[in-house]
Amino acid sequence: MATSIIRVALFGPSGSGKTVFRKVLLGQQVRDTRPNRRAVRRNIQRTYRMETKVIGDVGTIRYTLGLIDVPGRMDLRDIRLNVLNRVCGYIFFYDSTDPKSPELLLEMIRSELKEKKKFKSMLASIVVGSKKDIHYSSDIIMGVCDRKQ
Ligand SMILES: Nc1nc2c(ncn2[C@@H]2O[C@H](COP(=O)(O)OP(=O)(O)OP(=O)(O)O)[C@@H](O)[C@H]2O)c(=O)[nH]1
Ligand SMILES: [Mg+2]
Repeated sequence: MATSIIRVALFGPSGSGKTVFRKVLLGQQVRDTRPNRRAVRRNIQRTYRMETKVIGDVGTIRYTLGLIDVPGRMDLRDIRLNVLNRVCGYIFFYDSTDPKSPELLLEMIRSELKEKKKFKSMLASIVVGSKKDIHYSSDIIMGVCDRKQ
C-alpha cells in the first residue's frame, strides 16, 4: 500500500533550536550544532492506530512523516522558502532566552510564509519556546500573545 507523506516544517530564527529538536526527536546524539546553511529533510515511517468515538477503530494507517529543518539565518530566506511546499504542519520556534526572538519569528511568518502563501496546505501548527532549561521568561511569551495581529 502506498504511504502518504505528511510534511512538517520546523521554522524560526537562527539559533532557536530547530536542529536540536529534530535530532532529539530522531533519537540522534546532539553535539554542538552549527547554523544550517541548507534545509535538511528526514523521512520517518510511522504507524497510526486510533479508536475513534464516531467510526470506531480506523485500523492501521501507515504514513511517512517528512520533517523539514530549514535554515533560520536571515540571508537564507530563499533557501527556506524554496523547500516549504505542501507543508501541512508547522512547528514554530523561538528562543525563550532572547526577548527579540518571538518578534523575529512573527516577522518571518508575516513577511515570508504569509507573503508567499505558504499556509495554503497547513492543517495545524504549534509554537515552541526553546531553552527553557536555561531561563524561563513569561514576559516574553505574554508580550507576543498580547500583541494585536
Ligand atoms: N540549553 C539549551 N540549548 C539549546 C536548546 N535548543 C538549542 N540549544 C542550543 O542553541 C544553539 C542553536 O541551536 P540549533 O538547533 O542549531 O538552532 P537552529 O534553529 O537549528 O539554527 P539554524 O540552523 O541557524 O536555523 C545550539 O548551541 C544548541 O545547542 C535547548 O532546549 N536548551
Ligand atoms: Mg539548524
